[in-house]
Parts: sequence; C-alpha cells; structure tokens
Amino acid sequence: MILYDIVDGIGRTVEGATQSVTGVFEPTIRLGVTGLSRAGKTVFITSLIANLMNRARMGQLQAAADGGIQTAYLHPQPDDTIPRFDFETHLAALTGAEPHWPVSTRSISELRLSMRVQPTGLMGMVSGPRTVHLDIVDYPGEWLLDLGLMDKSYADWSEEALTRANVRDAGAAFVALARSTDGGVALDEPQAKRFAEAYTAYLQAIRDAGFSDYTPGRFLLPGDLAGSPVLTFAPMPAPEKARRGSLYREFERRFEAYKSKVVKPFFRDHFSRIDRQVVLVDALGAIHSGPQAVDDLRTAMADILGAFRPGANAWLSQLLFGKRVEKILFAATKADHLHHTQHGRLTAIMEALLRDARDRADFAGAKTQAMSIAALRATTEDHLQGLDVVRGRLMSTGKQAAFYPGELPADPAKIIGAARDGANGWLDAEYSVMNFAPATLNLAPGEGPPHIRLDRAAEFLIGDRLR
Ligand SMILES: Nc1nc2c(ncn2[C@@H]2O[C@H](COP(=O)(O)OP(=O)(O)OP(=O)(O)O)[C@@H](O)[C@H]2O)c(=O)[nH]1
Ligand SMILES: [Mg+2]
Repeated sequence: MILYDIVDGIGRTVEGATQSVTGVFEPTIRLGVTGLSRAGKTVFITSLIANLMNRARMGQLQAAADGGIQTAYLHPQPDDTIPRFDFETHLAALTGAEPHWPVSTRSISELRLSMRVQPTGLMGMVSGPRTVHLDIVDYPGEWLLDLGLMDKSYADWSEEALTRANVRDAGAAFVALARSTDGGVALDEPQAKRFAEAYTAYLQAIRDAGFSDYTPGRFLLPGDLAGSPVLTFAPMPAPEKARRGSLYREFERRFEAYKSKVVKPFFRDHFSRIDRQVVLVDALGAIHSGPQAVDDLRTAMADILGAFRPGANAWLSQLLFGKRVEKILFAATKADHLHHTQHGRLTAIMEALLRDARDRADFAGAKTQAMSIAALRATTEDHLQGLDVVRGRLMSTGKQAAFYPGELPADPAKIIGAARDGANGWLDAEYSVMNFAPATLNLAPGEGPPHIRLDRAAEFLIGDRLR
C-alpha cells in the first residue's frame, strides 16, 4: 500500500581504496556467500566489504568498534581461475550519483579483503598487529541443491522430477512431452535439444512463480556450459527397452556426466574449502508469493543446509575428509522493507523455517544463527495514519513513497503451518513487497553504506578471528 509521495535527494560517492601487501603465515578465513538467485548475495558482499573498509557503521563488530581493525584493503585473490568479484562496479552502482541495484551475477566469484588487526585486551599486550585475509566466495545456492543429485540414478531423478512437474500448472506441457516420447528411439540431437529447452522453460516458469526447487542448477545458470551436451538432457520415463544410443540411454549418460563433470568439481574445488558460510534468503519475497512458495523455500533451504551436514552424503564426506564449516548464518535479506518493529517476527519466521535443517547442522558442531538484515538500507522509517511504515524511492517511478507491507504474525507457525498445508493463499493477511531503488547517499568520511545488522552478521561470521 502506497500512502503518499514525497521528494528528496542529494548525492555523493564513496570509493574503494586498494593497496597491496605481501606476507607469510597469515591467517585466512574463507567465507562462502550463497543463496538462491536474487537473494541478495552481490549487495551483501559489496556492502560488507565497503563497511569493513570504512567501519563507522560497524559498531556491533567488536574488532571494528574497539579499533582492533587498523586498516582493511583489497588484495589480489589467491585463486587465479575464479573470476574476481567485481566490487568496484557493484559499489559504484549502489553508491553513485544515480544509485541502482547491481546486475545479476549468477556464477562463482571471489574477492580477498585483507585486514591489519591489532588484538586488544591481554592478547594485545603480548602480540603485535597481524594480517588476516578474508576470502569471500560468492556462489549460487542452486549449485548446492545439485548435491541431491549425487546419490540419485537417472531413473530415480526422472521419476521424482516428473512427479513434481505433474502437480504444477507450469509442468503440464513438459510432462505431456515426456510421457508421449518413447525414450527407446535412437538419439536425435534436435529432439534432445527441444527436450532440454522444454524442461528449462518449465524450470524458468516455476522460478518465476516463486518456487525454489529448480535442479539441475546449471540449467538456469549455464554460464559457459550453455548448449553443451552436459546440459542437454531432461527427465523422462523409462521406456520398455532402451538400447545403447537411444534417447533414454544418452540422457542417462549425460545426467551422469553432469554429476561428475559439473557437480563434483564445484564441491571439490570450492565448497570443500569454505570455513564460514552465510546463506541469504529472500523470505519476504517468498511470503509475498504465497504459502506454496514458502513451503518450497523451506524444502530448498533444508536441502541447501543438508550440504553442510557432515555425513549427510557419503560421497561428500569422503571429499571433505573431516573438514567442516564452523559457522553458518541464515539471514533473511531486504529487512529494510519492514519497519524495525517487525524485524523480530521476520527472524522468528527464519528460525522456524530453518529449524529442521538447523538442528541437524547444530548437531554436527557448526554454530548457526538466524537473523534479519538489510545489506543496503534503501528505506527510512515513519509512522503514518497509525501504521509503522517504511519510506523509499520506488524503482518504477523514481518517486519517494511510504509503504506498509502488511503485518507478519507474532507466531511464525501461522506462516509455516499454512505453507506446510499447501494453502492457496494466506488466510487473514496480505503481504506485499515493493521494489525500492537504493537511496542516494551522503556518506561522511569513514562511513560505509547504510545497512541493518550487517555488523552483527559480520561479528557472528568472522568476529572471533579478528580478536
Ligand atoms: N531494499 C533492499 N533490496 C535489496 C537488498 N539487497 C538486495 N536487494 C534487492 O534484491 C535484488 C537482488 O540482489 P542481488 O544482491 O543482486 O542478489 P543476488 O543473490 O546476487 O542475485 P543473482 O546474482 O541474480 O543471483 C536487488 O536487485 C535488489 O532489488 C537490500 O539490502 N535492501
Ligand atoms: Mg549476484
């Protein structure tokens, strides 16, 4: 609900300073940042780095508040083959004279921030400053969902995928195609391509409808694998007879190739090296899309978090060799869409949404926490006509508007329960989301971009390693 329009705005930019140092025996923290597409990964990393370089807004990060972090600067990353996270471009987008959201990224990238840290307290008296490297790795959450494929045969996966597609409107066309095709016929490349395209179109449609279970993850995020055989397959019912060279057998072979040539290398080369992890979740977006999207998100989150549970997957356990992620933060992003009086409710929903999965992760010894954050606060708060509202510049019109998103229930079970029951809509409430543009900033020296609880998130994720 838009209440009224107002005018405002003056701008200034901040710049990321870079500098280079070298050193040996320097501790490194490898922080994984993931989430489904549009969850807020790029904005999170950009704002986190900017706020670690200019720490005036990081009061809840102890090492920033007590002056332990003396300097923070960008440093060449350790991995030569991972694309660099394009911090400067993303920061310029968010904090330039005409602020806008960064472009969608959809692949893996990395950035190293190095911090000169002087331990305080007792430690500080006996040790001098040291350099801590923070290697941030941004990767799509969809890639974690692919872990579920590792233990499945093509036949099992096909059956599950077709069963799911069958109960969804968007799946009708694909299911009809799959059921009417005899997989026993000889492979015909154009036919295989049509199949893969129809399946991708279905995945696209369910993603647009707010669902989250669109595996294989690379079908929607193909990168440089687009058009390759490893992405040119789809689920199909097992035919009576499938000889070598048949459509079915070839799809089966490509499914196995997807597992060994796409899924495996990601887990081996990237996932296995992560120390700390943040999983970003657009919970408000899912709530806006409705109960089914929330339930789907709940399942997807349990699957994503399952990847962090040692022993959950025999193949992965072997690969990890006992190494485990030490801390996992589940963060609902874009909390600036809500007045702060509702943030506790959003956090409670996150906790409930993730309880099953989190219990298992806790059991494994990883510390976990749920939070609601806004990596870049695009709104301010107000109280209008008896309502706690937020105010910001609308993406659609560029005008300032006040917005009331609806009231989240005090009891998260109201949301989760309706979602589990497969309700078609929320019973007695309506939730809307509004697309706000980033606000024009006027940053004082030493200030990073405005945020909500990004400092607490940083304290949980890396604070202990900066003392
Ligand atoms: N109001 C508000 N909106 C946000 C915030 N963070 C992200 N958004 C919105 O969410 C969108 C997606 O954010 P990104 O950081 O690009 O998300 P991502 O996970 O990197 O997305 P992909 O690269 O497409 O996977 C942005 O374009 C914004 O519209 C935030 O802190 N506040
Ligand atoms: Mg991104």
